[in-house]
Amino acid sequence: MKRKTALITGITGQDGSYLAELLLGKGYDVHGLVRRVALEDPALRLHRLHGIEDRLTLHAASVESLSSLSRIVGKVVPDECYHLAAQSFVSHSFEDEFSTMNTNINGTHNLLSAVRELAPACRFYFAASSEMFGKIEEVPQTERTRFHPRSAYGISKVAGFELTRNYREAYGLHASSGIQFNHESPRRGHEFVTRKITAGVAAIAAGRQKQLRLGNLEARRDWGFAPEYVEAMWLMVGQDEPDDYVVCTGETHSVREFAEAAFAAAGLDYQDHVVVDQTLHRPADVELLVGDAAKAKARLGWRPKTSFVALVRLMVEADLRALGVETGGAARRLPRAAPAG
Ligand code: NDP
Ligand code: GDR
Repeated sequence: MKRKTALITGITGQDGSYLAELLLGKGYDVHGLVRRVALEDPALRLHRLHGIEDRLTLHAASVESLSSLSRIVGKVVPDECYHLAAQSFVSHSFEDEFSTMNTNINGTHNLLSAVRELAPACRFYFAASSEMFGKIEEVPQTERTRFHPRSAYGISKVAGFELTRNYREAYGLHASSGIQFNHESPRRGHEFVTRKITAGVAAIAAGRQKQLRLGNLEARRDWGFAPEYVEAMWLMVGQDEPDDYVVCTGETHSVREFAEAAFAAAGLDYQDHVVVDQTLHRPADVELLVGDAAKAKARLGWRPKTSFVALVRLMVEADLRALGVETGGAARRLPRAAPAG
């Protein structure tokens, strides 16, 4: 049987790298769309693909350009296309609303159009987000909860979600959206609060810094483990009928609770180190997110496996190891740096 071909945009990111590994493991021929600069500086920009880069075919293109996307889609003619590329940092979307909208809305529109034109049988996945719920209108949030986005990022994801649905309904594309809640891992970017905390804990345990400056400690999120969330993407694409699914754990914790657990995992007290910095507060924040993944459980057979405490611990331990701090109980410094796990 012919190997399936998948095209992943955003393959250099947290989710893209885990998804590439998952699909390679399932025997796919995996293609990734990257920015040209990524190919010019692979050591820095392809670090999450370390160990699998030789098994991937990477193409340089810009999601903002329909012609460059069409060139790649026409060449690869994928069976499945996972659109993960986005300006994904909500805070940055307040600083640069216009480029966030351009990348996230036009990028999605361009890719949908190229797929419809050049690979109409391709199954399409869009990375939608719980940020679309924003100022939440009900608890927990489901596929039927009304959207009330609170940032240019959230608005751009609503637009991408609606474009995806419209291509499904108007042109018969097998196009699905995962309304995914926050998911984290040792590969999370350092700008996001979980990784900022776990990397900060490790730096403090290693004696490299004393304080960790954070913004809104009371914001609550539904945090899961990223490798499990990319599996949900693949399951959606494999369904006979395209549809939209909420993917989450159903548990919510505050940033304060995350910090408390992360410092405790290294034998430290967060109150001795965390400093609240008002400049890190957002003009409009999303105060509470907690989802209900009943539909994904029933139809995809998907469920989260990693608990909040286990997630915090595995992220702290990875960051401690990267700085050569011994893990297990209270942190102790090792004589030499050990590689990250
Ligand atoms: P990351 O920020 O880790 O990765 C984003 C990816 O998008 C990177 O590969 C980045 O490339 C690429 N990208 C950004 N801008 C452009 C551009 N202009 N042109 C081409 N590529 C671009 O995000 P995650 O892996 O965490 O998330 C994947 C997707 O899922 C995103 O769309 C995000 O919005 C969405 N999402 C994520 C959630 C989460 O909790 N992680 C939850 C819900 C949705 P480069 O390396 O070159 O910067
Ligand atoms: P989020 O993730 O905005 O939910 O988007 P982030 O980790 O950036 O923020 C979560 C919450 O923590 C609060 N916070 C801080 N955030 C950051 N980044 N830095 C801080 O110092 C800090 N202090 C407190 C924030 O105010 C916020 O309430 C992520 C991204 O992956 C999106 O792409 C994705 O769509 C959503 O999750 C679901």
